[in-house]
Amino acid sequence: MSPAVQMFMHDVAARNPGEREFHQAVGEVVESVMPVVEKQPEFRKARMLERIVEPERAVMFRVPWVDDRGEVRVNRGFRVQFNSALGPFKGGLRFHSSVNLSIVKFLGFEQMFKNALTTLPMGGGKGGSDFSPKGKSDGEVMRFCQAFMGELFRHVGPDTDVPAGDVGVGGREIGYLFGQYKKLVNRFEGWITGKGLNWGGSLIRKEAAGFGTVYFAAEMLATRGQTFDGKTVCISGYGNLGSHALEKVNELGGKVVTIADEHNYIYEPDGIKGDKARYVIDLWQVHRQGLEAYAEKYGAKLLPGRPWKTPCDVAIPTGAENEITLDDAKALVANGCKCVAEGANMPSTAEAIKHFQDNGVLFGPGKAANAGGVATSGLEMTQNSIRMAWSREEVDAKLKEIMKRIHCVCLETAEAYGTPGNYVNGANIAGFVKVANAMLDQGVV
Ligand code: 2IT
Repeated sequence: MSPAVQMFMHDVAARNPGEREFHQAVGEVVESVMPVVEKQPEFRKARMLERIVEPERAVMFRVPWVDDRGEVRVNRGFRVQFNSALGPFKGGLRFHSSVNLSIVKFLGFEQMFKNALTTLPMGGGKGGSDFSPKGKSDGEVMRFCQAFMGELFRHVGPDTDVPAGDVGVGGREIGYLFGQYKKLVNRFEGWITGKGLNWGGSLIRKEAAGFGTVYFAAEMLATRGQTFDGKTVCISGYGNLGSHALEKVNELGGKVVTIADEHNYIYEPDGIKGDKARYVIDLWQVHRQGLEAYAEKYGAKLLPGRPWKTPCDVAIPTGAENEITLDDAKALVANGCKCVAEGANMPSTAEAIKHFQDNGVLFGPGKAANAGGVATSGLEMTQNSIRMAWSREEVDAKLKEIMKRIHCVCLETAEAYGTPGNYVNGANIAGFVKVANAMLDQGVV
């Protein structure tokens, strides 16, 4: 770390005490972009780095609701509106017990650069709650969503801030959130993405983050003249992202040997294919069940821990932040892994990323590799604006094209700034320069 980066990060840590995940996300970007800022007097004069690490607005609110036994429950809601230089704030809502201000800030910070990479007109933000839908009834989830929107609606809207799903927020939650928003503002607005297909949603939005991550990985493999055909792949989730990544890997001829939840994983040496793959897609979204149900149905063993000791060619982490530690990275490299595409946000620790890069692994960071989800949210907004719905093929072709372009921009930028093949630098610098130039044009606001 250069002295300039060290000094800057010292201030970030002092201003945002205890926000470990936020420090980590900022540190990675600052390390990539400091050489760019040092060479550009306009950026330095405008205090671009100092401004860009400060959210435009962050709201935190009480979410009281009543559970099925009639007990009053209290959760905490967040929306961090990070940057609107490129468009309305845009980014998902995460409902998970781990959610706190640090997590939402790190996610919002990453989202601003990710959205810039999509080339669509979207700023960056993120929100959520420490409420977990797991183990709750539909009625409880609905009452929680209504209570959450009871405050959030004041801060959002189609030209202000456009939420979507993230971990714990899928089609069911988006429906309840949208319904309550519409009731409160008395307008049906093409707002919030991930909507139901019969009331303004986009085809492929559900699949987009998973498909997009695999498209990005396929582009990385192609730089070495390789394809997914015959590759062994480890995936660490089974939800929206993991299950659709699995679907796409199968389609491209790869073999997915693991899926996982937060504590356990399943290893299927012959691959999760056909019936099993279809069941994984429905497991949470339709059946509201976990890996135990899969294990029971197919007589598979539920193994403790993370799947990263499993030999594979490609790893697609789709779980929580920092789920790949240095030890995991060492095991992956030692077992022959040549490509890592981050489906989740910041699933690899800084040390793990360095190990991958030092060992010639193609490493696609989340803000580039998983940008297909939000890119397709952007396509959903476009369809809502023009009051049209595109076909599955049209949306998928646009998604593929966007992922190709992001891959290309990352590679070209990495090369132009003297670190060829470093997708982390490529994504961080390309995203930063786009947002920073827009901020320069818009003055000190
Ligand atoms: O991390 C992400 O990019 C998302 N959760 C999707 C955000 C969105 O607005 O579609």
